Formats: sequence, C-alpha cells, structure tokens
Amino acid sequence: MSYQTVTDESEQIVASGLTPEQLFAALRQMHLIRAFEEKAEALYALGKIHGTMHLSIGQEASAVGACLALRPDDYILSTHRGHGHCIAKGAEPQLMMAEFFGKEVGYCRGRGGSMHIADVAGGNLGANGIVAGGLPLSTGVGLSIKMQQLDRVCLAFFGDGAANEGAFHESLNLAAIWELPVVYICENNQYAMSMPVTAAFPISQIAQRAAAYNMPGMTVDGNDLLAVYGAVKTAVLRARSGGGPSLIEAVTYRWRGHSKSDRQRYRTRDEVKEWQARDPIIRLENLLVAAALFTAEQLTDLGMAARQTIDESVTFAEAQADPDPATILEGVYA
Ligand SMILES: Cc1ncc(C[n+]2csc(CCOP(=O)(O)OP(=O)(O)O)c2C)c(N)n1
Repeated sequence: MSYQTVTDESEQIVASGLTPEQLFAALRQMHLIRAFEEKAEALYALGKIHGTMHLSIGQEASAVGACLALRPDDYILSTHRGHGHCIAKGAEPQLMMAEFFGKEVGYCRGRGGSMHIADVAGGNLGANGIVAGGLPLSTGVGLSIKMQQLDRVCLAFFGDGAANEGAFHESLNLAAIWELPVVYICENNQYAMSMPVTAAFPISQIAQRAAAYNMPGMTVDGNDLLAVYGAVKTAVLRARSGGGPSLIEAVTYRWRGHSKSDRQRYRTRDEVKEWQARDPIIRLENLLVAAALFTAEQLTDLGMAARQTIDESVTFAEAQADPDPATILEGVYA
C-alpha cells in the first residue's frame, strides 16, 4: 500500500493504456463536475434551490478516474456527496439540474433533489442520504450479478466516515465470503462532518481493513486521475473474472464545508489552501500539456465550454414543468 509517483508524464500516460481521447473526455467530465457544483452553490445562495447539498469540489479525480475503469453496463452506488459520481457515470447535467430545481423531468421526477439522484438506465443505482447506506446495497447488487451470471461489476463509493459504520464491515465480509464482483472505493476526504480521520481511525490507511476480509486493499492518491484509474481498473478486472471484491482508498479533500450549514471551525484556511494547491483538474491539465498531448489553449476552451453547458442546463431546468401535486403519492410504497 503506497502512493504511486509520477516520473515521466508521457511514460505514465502510455502505462495507463488510456488514449488521448479518453483523457480529454475525462478532463471534460472533471470540468463539468466542477462547473455543475459551483453553479449549484451559486443558485443556492440566490435562494433558487432549496434544501441542502454536499459539494465534492476537489474530489473530481476519484469520481472520474474510478468510473473510467467501468463499462456502461456496470453499476455504481453513490453517497450524499454524489454529483461527481453521477456525471462520471454519464448523467446528463441538464436532467440533474432539473432534479435540483424539483422539476418533473429530473432524474427522480423532482422528488429526490441533490442527495437522491439515480439513473438506473445509465447504471447509477442511486445516491444515498444514509451514511454507508450504499454499501449493503452494492453487496446485494454483486450477489444479483453473480446469481444471474452477468458479466458486470458494481462499484460502491463511500466516505471515510462510512468506513466506521457497521454496514461497511458486514458488506465487505459477505462480499468476500461469496466472492462477489464489487469494488469498494472509499473517498477519504479527511473528515466525516467535523471528525478528522486522524481522530477516528487507529490505522494510517483505511485500505488496511481489506486484510480483515482477505481481499486486496490499496491506497492511492485520490487527486491523481491516473492513479485512481489504474487501481480501480485492476480491481474491476479481478471482479469481472470471478476473483471477488477489492477495497480501494482514494486520499483526497473536499474544498467546501460538509454541507451548506458548515462553519468549518474544525480546520484552518491554510490547510484548505494546501489542498487547493493539489487541484486534481490543474494536475491533469499539467500532465496532458507536459506530455504534449494538448496545448494549454485547448484545455482552457474545455473549461469554458463546461461552464457554458452548465449555464444552458440551468436555462433548460428553469423552463421545465413542476410535478403535478396530484401525483405526489406516485412511487410511495407502504
Ligand atoms: C447513518 C447516518 N448517520 C449519520 C448521518 C449524518 N451524516 C451525514 S453525512 C455524515 C458524515 C459522512 O462522512 P463521510 O462518510 O466521511 O463522507 P463525506 O461527507 O466526507 O463525503 C454524517 C455523520 C447520516 N446521514 N446517516
């Protein structure tokens, strides 16, 4: 368990097996996630979006790097901090924005909002407001894949806080015993609300817990798209070939507070700045330019185009119809 280090940019890209087109698309998704969340934050401040939201700005490489290792018919399960996972799995920003605005055409007919976006057709089985809630579901999905003998993999995102819930241990234990095709990816963003990982774990790497379930465990730099991709790809190959589950820890950082009500008294501004200097988007851009795959100008255009796409998604969402109140009980089961 160690960080992967960059030596030579071109060599690293060749070793990843990713094409320039795939890397460009990955960078575009990272820009879309950043632009989507910055816009969502601004809309919230204007009072146009209600409820709360959990932003993953700063964590874009783990969402995109992990989903890059999946096929379209593979599954993911997400968390309360799931916008990035949705976009990385191929969600349409305009339908996500419509969901934010509570519109009928939104992914969950406007009933779910920020925290409950699912896109079953796209393999995204849903975000989850319950910490560690996606973990038992992913184990169940893995069991379903295995029983139906499907050639698919389920990837479960969760936070460091979730790794201290009982559901984490039960889920990994069952998946290991039954050798299920599940990849558990812990986005260790250093805090569970205000609780730092250093105070919540007696171990230095959360991936060490894999040993207790006799599955491979790996800690990677979660701000390095290629490192996340490489680790998840290995785990996905293993899962797909019947080798069973793996646990990957992506070490990263959320730049914003836990949610919109967080006054952030538990961390210093210097700490945030230190992590902002490790921006996963700028890091990938620098890599692509240093490897002479793209020019800096081409990449600047990409960021601007992403912001325009998101602006258009707001125009689209605002013009859509609200759900009919008479349908309020549709989809509610008792
Ligand atoms: C079972 C459960 N306990 C507590 C909460 C309240 N809660 C919401 S998010 C959160 C922290 C989660 O931290 P982590 O898993 O590290 O994810 P992160 O927010 O850092 O992405 C808590 C305690 C909840 N939603 N569900």
